[in-house]
Amino acid sequence: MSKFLSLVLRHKPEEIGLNLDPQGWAKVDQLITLINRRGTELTFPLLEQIVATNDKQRFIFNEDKTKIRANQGHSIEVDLALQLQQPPNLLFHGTATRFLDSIRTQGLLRGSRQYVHLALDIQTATKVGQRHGKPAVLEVRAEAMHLDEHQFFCADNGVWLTEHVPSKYIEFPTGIS
Ligand code: HQG
Repeated sequence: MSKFLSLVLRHKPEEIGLNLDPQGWAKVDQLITLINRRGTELTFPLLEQIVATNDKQRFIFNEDKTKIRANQGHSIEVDLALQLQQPPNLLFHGTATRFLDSIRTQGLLRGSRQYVHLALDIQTATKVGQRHGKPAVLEVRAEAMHLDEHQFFCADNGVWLTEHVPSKYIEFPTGIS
């Protein structure tokens, strides 16, 4: 269910006929109705449980729990109204070894998502990289980027976001190919 929620709240709301507002919020009532209509049981208490226990805090309710949205990871254009923030000195990006040559040339690109996703720690980045193949963790000199006027945002679940990481700010792992 969590994966399906990610799909409709980040990428393809039209898959179930869901409306997202410009800030990415879906109406909880509508979401529950539409998912049940597909034959998958979803209740409000179950949705509450998913939001509360999701390992990466992928979803968030508004104050009165009438709306829900994904905290990050969107490929559709939404305005999360994230505040610009000063990043820590270093952030990490998990990728697969087969992408390294291309990243050396182009830097980190956001691809189909709104932002490049960066993690606070190596362990999280390693898990992200494993999704794509043999993992490689890149160190990103975030503070140096910030000093050079690159913008950083921190999503409500602690994932750091920026639009592009030029290769000169990336420390590549040695001995990996
Ligand atoms: C790679 C998950 C070639 C990039 C995670 C990555 C994250 C390049 C892939 C969030 C490249 C894109 C996002 C370049 C970047 N040449 N490959 N120049 N620049 N890439 O899935 O960062 O579990 O769109 O390294 O935890 O893997 O869904 O991004 O391997 O936070 O909540 O292109 O999604 O969160 O892959 O993952 P993705 P990502 P959830």
